[in-house]
Amino acid sequence: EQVEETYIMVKPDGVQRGLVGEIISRFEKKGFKLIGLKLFQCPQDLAEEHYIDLKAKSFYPKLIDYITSGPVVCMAWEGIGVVASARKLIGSTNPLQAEPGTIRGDLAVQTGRNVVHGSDSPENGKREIALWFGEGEICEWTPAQAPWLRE
Ligand code: DAT
Ligand code: MG
Repeated sequence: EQVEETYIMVKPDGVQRGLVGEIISRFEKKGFKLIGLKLFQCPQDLAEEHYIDLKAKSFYPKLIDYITSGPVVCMAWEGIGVVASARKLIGSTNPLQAEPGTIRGDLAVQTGRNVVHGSDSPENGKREIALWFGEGEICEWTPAQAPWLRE
């Protein structure tokens, strides 16, 4: 049982559509610990670095335009198994294939407007949090509810 960190981001469509509170709420209610949070206009170079693995894809330029098209909400969440669990809460990349009950399954219709990002491995969780947050922006704290979440 390894404590992990994941980078979750409400994409510009989620911010424009007023879904920020709804999306934060899903992770908060589940019981994960919020350790970083900010509204942020992503610069071009950071978007390119974040999606570096997809650089060769045909949709890459549109993806960079989308992510930099307006403010995003950057979040870091901590917990045992948080990386895989957050991916389940988010749902499949294509929102039409995402299960009802997931964020994308409930709130989106197209891959190019799928409202939220979540890291795909603990390694990428660490990499992405380091990329999107500066020193002093990550907060270590103990939620009052901690003993009611884990025995
Ligand atoms: P995910 O966001 O589910 O981790 P991914 O890492 O494969 O998916 O791709 C990152 C984002 O790129 C994805 O959220 C939306 C976009 N994308 C992926 N595949 C695409 C495709 N076939 N056409 C258009 N956009 C795509
Ligand atoms: Mg991904």
